[in-house]
Amino acid sequence: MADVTNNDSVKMAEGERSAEELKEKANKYFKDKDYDNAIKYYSEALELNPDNAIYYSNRSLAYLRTECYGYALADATRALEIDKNYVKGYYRRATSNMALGKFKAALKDYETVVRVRPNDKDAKMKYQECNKIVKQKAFERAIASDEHKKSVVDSLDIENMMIEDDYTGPKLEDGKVTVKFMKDMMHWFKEQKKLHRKCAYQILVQVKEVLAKLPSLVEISLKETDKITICGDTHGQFYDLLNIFELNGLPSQTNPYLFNGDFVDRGSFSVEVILTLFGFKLLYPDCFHLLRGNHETDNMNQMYGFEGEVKAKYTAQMFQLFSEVFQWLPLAQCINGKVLVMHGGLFSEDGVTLDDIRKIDRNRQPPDSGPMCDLLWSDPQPQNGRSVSKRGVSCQFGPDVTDRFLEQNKLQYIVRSHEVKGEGYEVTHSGKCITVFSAPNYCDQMGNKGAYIHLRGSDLKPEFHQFTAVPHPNVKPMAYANSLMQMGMILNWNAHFDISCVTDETEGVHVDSSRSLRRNLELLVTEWLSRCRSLEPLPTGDLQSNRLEARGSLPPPGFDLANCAAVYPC
Ligand SMILES: [Mn+2]
Repeated sequence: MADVTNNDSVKMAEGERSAEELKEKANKYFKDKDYDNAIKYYSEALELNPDNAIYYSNRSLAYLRTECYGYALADATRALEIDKNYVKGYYRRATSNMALGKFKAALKDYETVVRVRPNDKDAKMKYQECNKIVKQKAFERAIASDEHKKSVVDSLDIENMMIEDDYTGPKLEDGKVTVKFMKDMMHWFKEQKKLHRKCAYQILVQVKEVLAKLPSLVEISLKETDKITICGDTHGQFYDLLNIFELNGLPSQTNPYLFNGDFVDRGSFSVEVILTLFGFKLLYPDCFHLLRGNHETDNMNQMYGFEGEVKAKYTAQMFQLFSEVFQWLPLAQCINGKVLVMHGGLFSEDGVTLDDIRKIDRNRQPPDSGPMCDLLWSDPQPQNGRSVSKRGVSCQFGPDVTDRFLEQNKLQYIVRSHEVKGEGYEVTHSGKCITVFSAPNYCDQMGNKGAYIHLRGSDLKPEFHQFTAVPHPNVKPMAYANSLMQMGMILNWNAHFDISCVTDETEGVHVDSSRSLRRNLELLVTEWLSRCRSLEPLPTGDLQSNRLEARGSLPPPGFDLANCAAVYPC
């Protein structure tokens, strides 16, 4: 008996040693920013030693980097279940919740850290910033119910807005968008010039009216000889949008388009993209189509740049109007009763019909669950059934789910976007679930192609066209993103990861009062502040191959550290 026990403990020790080796390997991949491999080896380490909070915590960080916030949250939670005194676990969980827009939950964890480590300046700062967001949200809610959702439109006097004499840019003609205006505006934007705010307001007010008349499920029919172009995410990459029009022709009555959501955020030319798309919607309301993406929402815009960009280029009031307009974007489009297009994908439950989609009351911020949330957020998965979403919102659906949905609704296939794909598109679920993504070299980082799809009325067969990124002026993606988000990411991910790599060896992980940690934190804070001062947009660390070194240095217009909270209210 004794021998067996001995053998067991020897085996266990061996297992733990191998697990440690795997963790070291994973840490190395992490440092090289190869997060997929890091995740792989942390997972293998966890198979050998499933009760190690550090492995979960480190994998959580790798998931954060790959935008799998749901998995990141689950791992942070698991680390805390194993060791509730593990301070880094609270940081991780707070960061995941921040990324998911769950500020209240994040605040609770920051509160815990502050309680446990009252002298930690970084934690205190994050707690205060997060607290500000929570309070601001509560304030906004209070105002919203007080004013019964009064529209910004009512407080605008567009007629009497002056266009200054020195403005030489495009103007609407008799208050209408024309082909000439659209061409002039795109040219004007290309030169990095700003459309007069009066014209921007005219477009917004008019497009709100047009969109509000549409049903939540738009149904169109293509004649035998008709063709439509479906584009996926464009994410503020204005110069790539112009390239699509270059390659595929300008929108027109005979060249219809459908843009499948996520027009804004991340790319720093989101204002230019969205005003161009809205302009075409006004010019060709029946053959230029727009669907809502998960980024046409307040929570996302607050963190990923669009709100900051509109405030920098125009005003907070204009952002409010954008937000109102986004709420009227339709959620899905059905072509010839056979092809269903939506930004995210299918549903967390079986049995949803096209009629259920028609009935969705969409004029709001999307809820945390239910069909509206799923349409904007879900992703396909290769295995049958459904799983928890890697993003932490909605679900993942398998080929059997797609089959059942298509059969019940007498459809042939779905087209969705929402995920970057190396080739710009991907065909899955035996051809019944197609992903299309139209932001090439996403965020200047991913090296992916972009694609669009041609669908012809004659056979409804998808025909894929790929393209590569074109150069753009030197304004980095995420230049306008929420400063707390950026700060949170860089401090969490460096201070609390890299240091753990060192201290984990001695298992002194949560003795975080060590002098070296303090010094590192202070260095990082100093670095962050100096980056802010040099107006260098921070890398946000939410993409696979994000590089930490600063490159180029065009300041995001309107960025002002002293006024940070005002420009990007947190
Ligand atoms: Mn999306």
